[in-house]
Amino acid sequence: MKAVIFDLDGVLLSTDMLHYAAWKQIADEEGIYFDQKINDRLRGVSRMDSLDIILENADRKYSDEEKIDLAEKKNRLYVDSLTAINPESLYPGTKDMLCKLKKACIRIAVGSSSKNARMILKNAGILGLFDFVSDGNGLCRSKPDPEVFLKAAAGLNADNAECIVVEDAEAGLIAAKRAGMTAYGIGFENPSGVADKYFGKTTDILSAIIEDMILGGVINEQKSDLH
Ligand code: B16
Ligand code: MG
Repeated sequence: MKAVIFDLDGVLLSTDMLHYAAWKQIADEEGIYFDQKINDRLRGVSRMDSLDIILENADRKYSDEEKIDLAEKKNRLYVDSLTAINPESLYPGTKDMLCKLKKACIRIAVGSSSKNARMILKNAGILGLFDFVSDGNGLCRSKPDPEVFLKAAAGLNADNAECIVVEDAEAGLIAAKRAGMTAYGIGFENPSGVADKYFGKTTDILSAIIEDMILGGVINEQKSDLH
């Protein structure tokens, strides 16, 4: 494996509550029922697709123009709240893990559905560590379509089969497999069995990657101090 593509939200840090607060304000203003359980369904889903899920509970149809207005309003609220993101927002050990992967000459990218990915990475102080950022801007199709990861692999100049995707959402894991990549799932059980391997937290992937590299002869045992 020569490259690792990280999903952002739920893998490097969580913006879940910030998305929830912004969508909750929109839903309350529109008189639409919305709770944390519905919010869980929005993980990894694009902004407009997220809105469609929320509108399943609306008692009227919304026009395309109204939907665009609501999505833009939600995004303004969300972007304002992103000032709260800082290096401490990262899951513990994340920056150290990224540095170790780079030290082992593994190329790293972000593959996120979010159009705000760069701002989040910058606020978290890790934007400069990535060799490529593939985000929601310019994407034609959202996960489970593999487009976001195929762009990341192309940006890293890596073959698809050389890439490991690290994802917390099932749609993202399916997208990784459709791209012909190895899929590492993070954070919850593997009900559909779609992930090649499952880990409790993102930093746990480091040992697995180093072991694969030793087995594949890419590095020798001495370099296992990268653990
Ligand atoms: P934006 P990921 C996803 O990020 C979020 O999980 C999802 O809740 C959000 O709707 C989506 O980004 C789009 O975000 O509105 O900022 O473009 O998990 O793919 O990193
Ligand atoms: Mg995610």
